[in-house]
Amino acid sequence: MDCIFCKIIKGEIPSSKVYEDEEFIVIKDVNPQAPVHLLAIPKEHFASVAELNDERAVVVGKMMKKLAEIGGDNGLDDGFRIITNKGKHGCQSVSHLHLHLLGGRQLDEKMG
Ligand code: DGP
Repeated sequence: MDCIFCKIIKGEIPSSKVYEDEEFIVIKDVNPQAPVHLLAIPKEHFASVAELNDERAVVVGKMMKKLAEIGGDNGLDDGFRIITNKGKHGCQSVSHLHLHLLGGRQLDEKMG
């Protein structure tokens, strides 16, 4: 499968990995939009939140928990944002579900 995140997970493409366990990885975004911009990516390939089932939802919950922990470890005491994009209107560019953690500056009030 020609998926850039699957290649990163397999180690075929280098990344700045900040966390890994048997279910997901956390890497630095190659095109950061905030001083801290991380991506949590499940090792199982599926396209987006529209393909969640109960088992995948548990993993995504663990990903959110880990991102919040990492945010605390990175001094994001004033807050941060966790988002996931889906499809064309959501501006999803990589069709492998991922969560963005953005922080380290005042983020825009408008999210659209
Ligand atoms: P989205 O637009 O929600 O699908 O976000 C995809 C993000 O993935 C985008 O912020 C840039 C990031 N990205 C794309 N290719 C790579 C890569 O090869 N390495 C890393 N670290 N991030 C990537």
